[in-house]
Order: sequence, then structure tokens, then C-alpha cells
Amino acid sequence: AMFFKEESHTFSEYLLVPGYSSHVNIPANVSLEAPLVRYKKGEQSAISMHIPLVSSIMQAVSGTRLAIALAQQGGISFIYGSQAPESEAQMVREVKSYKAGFVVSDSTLTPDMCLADVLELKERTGHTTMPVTENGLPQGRFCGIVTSRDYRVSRDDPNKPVREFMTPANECVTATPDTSLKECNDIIWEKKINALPIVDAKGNLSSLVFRKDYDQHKSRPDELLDEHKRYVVGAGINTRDYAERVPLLIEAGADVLCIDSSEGYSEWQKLTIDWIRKNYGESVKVGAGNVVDGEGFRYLANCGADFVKVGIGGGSICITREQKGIGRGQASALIDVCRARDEYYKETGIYVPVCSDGGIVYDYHMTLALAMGADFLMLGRYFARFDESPTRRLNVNGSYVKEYWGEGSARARNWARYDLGGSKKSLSFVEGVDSYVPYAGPLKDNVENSLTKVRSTMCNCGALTLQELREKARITLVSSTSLVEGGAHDVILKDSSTDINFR
Ligand code: MZP
Repeated sequence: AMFFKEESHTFSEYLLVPGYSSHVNIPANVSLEAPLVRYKKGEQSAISMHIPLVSSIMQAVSGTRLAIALAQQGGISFIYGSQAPESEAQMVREVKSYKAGFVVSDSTLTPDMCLADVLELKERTGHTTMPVTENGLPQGRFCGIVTSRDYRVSRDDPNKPVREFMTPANECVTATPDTSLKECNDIIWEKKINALPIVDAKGNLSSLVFRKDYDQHKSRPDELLDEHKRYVVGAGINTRDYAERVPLLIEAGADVLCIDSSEGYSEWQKLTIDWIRKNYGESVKVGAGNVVDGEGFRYLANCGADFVKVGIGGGSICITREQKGIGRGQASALIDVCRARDEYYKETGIYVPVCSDGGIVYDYHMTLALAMGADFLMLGRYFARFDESPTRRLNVNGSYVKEYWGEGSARARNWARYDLGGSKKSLSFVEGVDSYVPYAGPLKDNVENSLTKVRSTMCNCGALTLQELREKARITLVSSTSLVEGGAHDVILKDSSTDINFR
């Protein structure tokens, strides 16, 4: 056997030692822009992300709602592949066809809601917002909300048949309740009225929403409402049914694919990538993995993988190391793979981004993984805790939790992820558990909070970009005694909820 010289380490065994920071090193100047797919020296990645976070290819994590919420923050979800190709493609289609007329800030509104659902939610939650549907009719699909900050809803007597409003030129215009949305938009456009029409439950014009910041000169109001902002979304595939699954996902609009496998240093990955290249050339982007050393990286990079995912056995729900005795501490695996990526770049002029997958527990692990060389991170447990993950929120012993289960658990039975070929199409034994994670609220608040910490640590390291962080970071291993020193110690905590693990 070949023995690795060093023992394998994980994130908690390292700390960043601050470097020099100048007056420019303030969080507002930090960019978290990250490349997603391979590119040649001097060129740019065809797809990049505003934040270096992607969500795991898991039933308990990456559904439609989470994909939209994460895309709104600048990251990317990979819709789970352990479902029929048709239903996975449908999820991709839903994300791609999601129409965000306006930013939905604090609501759990989804594009498949009809106006009646949204009105009910508004009533129940007391949201001071106005829903708008795609075609202006109550049966129409919800497409956005107008937030309350800058509107004045007409407070006229609802029975009064005529509504009057003034144009910017102080000209009085009238619209009756049976004025259609289209007619209303025409009036608004022609008269340059700074307003948006709202329909009542019967689909008739009921009031106007005035927006100070609405730029009527750029687009018609209805153009602004029917506006089509297409979010970036990825999708998981496997090494078995790609010939059937990939065409459906591409047709549905998936921007990037990823081979989802617990162990990716195998010919099955090559065959999958070869098939994609033969049928789609370079136009379809596909990541591969997972590997845990430079050798595995080099193999997948040579196969043409657009990015390579690192991590075996470090996931919070994963028991692969206990079951099979394979894997490697996530930090050691990542450091080794990133070194291989940099060598590969020097040799070939091709940069293949590396994704660190699994094992992120504390927010500072994100910064460490990025400093160790990861281009972006894949997280499961982290995202499973949020409102938008597809699982149930339950109250267990007085605390709110969300369900979270592994793809190799008896619940998900994602046999294709653990497949070793042959005719057997089922899991031989489980490699994951079914669990709860503490409920943490909306994705947006949590992601913002985590990335505030990342930005601030980057400032301490004197880095304004992720590349600069990799170059400047100074990382030290910590002894088990100094680990204890790092937490609150030798004091009696007043409140156990100050455990930062899940904040
Ligand atoms: P974590 O963010 O929960 O620590 O880890 C999530 C990662 O664990 C996933 O992206 C995937 O690579 C891996 N995973 C998913 N299911 C299992 C399993 O059942 C697993 N063993 O290891």
C-alpha cells in the first residue's frame, strides 16, 4: 500500500492568522465573485457567481423554492437528481420560468401560487404588499409583489365606480373598475403616470400603486410586470441514465449539470462526460466528482469536467467512512486538490474550478475552505435549515427543526449515487442518515449574515477578492488545547442558545 505522508485534517483543526490590512480593506469593497466552470488563461469563466455558494444535490435541500432564493442571492442550486428525469426537468423549468417582477423580500411567496393564495397569505401575515399576477387575472400565476415602502393604495370608497388620478402634468384621468389591465397600462403609458395597476379578485382594476422610483420612460408598466429575469440553476445527473436525463434537463433550461457521485475517480464519469461532449460539444457545462486527491482531480480535469467537486465522507449526514472506511479529512483533501488544480493550470493554461463539498459546520469554515483554495462551496446541512428547503418544519421538544436526510440514507435511496455498475439497481447498504437540523429562518438573512463574516475575515487577511484571499491567507494548524481556547471557556454561560454553531 501507498501511505500518505501526512495525516488527514479537517477545517476545525485550522485557523487563519491575520495579515496586513490597509484602509481599502473594508467589507464593502470585498468581492465574492467566483468562477463556476473551466476557462482558458486570459479568458473568463462562461458562468460565474456573485457569491461562492451552491446547494447540495439532495432531496432535502435543492428544490424549486431554495433554487430561486439562492439565485436571488447570487448563488446556484443543483436540483436533486434522485427523482424521475421528467420531474427534475420540471423543477428546472419552474426556476427558469420564475418571473420576478419585484423583489420579494420577506415573504414565502412562490411562483406557483395563484392570486387567491397570495391574498390569503397577505391577510394572514399582515404583509403590507400588493401581489401582481402574470396576466393580471386572479387565476393568473403570481409574478411579483409591490412593496409598501413607496406606495399609496387608493383609499376611495370601494363602491365608488370611478377612480381618478392625476398625471405628472396635473391632468385628470379616470379609470372605471371595468377598465381592463391592458387599457389601464395603455393610459398609464401614454399619460406617463407613475403608477402600477392592481386588479381585484374579479380581475378588474381596483386601484393604482404609485411608485416614486418607477422609471416609466424605460419600459411600459406591463412590460416591467411580465419582465423575465431568468435565474441560473444547475441540476444533478448520474452515470446511468444520462442519455435520457441530460436532454430533458437541457431542454428545460438547466445552465449547468453536475455528476452526483459519492466516489468520482472512475471511468463511469469519463463515459458520462464523453457522451455529453459527443452530443453537445462544449455548450453543456458539467461538473464531476467527488474526489479527495490531486490524482483524482487530474483524471477528471483530463476527462473535460467543467469543475471538480471534492469531498468523501465529510458530509454531516454521511456515514461512508464508518461503513466503508474510505474518505479523507476535508481540509487535507481540498488542499491536495487545489494544489493539483494550480499545477494543471500552469501546465495547460486551463483553469478548472474546485468545489469543496460537505463538512462546513461553522461560518468560518467557509472562509477557511476558500482560503485553502476552493473556488466555491457546496452545502447541504446549511441550506436544509432554511424556510425554502423542501422539507417539513417540525416542533420537536419545543424547538423548531427541519428534516434533513442523506442521499445514501434509507429514506432517499439514491442508489445511482453509490452505483458501482452491474445489474443491481438498489442500495446495498446505507451510507447516510435521516436527521433533524435546527430551523434557522429565511435563506436571505442567514446567507447575508454568514457572508458578512466571510467578508470581514477577508479584510483581516488583507484580501478584497477570493483570489487574493488564496494568495495572501496564512493558515495554521491548531493543537487540541488551543481548540478549547478558541471557544468560550472557564466561564459559566448564562444562555446555552449562544452556541454559534447554528447562528
Ligand atoms: P453537509 O453540507 O451536510 O455537511 O454535506 C452535504 C454533502 O454530503 C452533499 O453535498 C453530498 O456530497 C454529501 N452527501 C449527501 N448524502 C450523503 C449520504 O447520504 C452524503 N451519505 O454524503
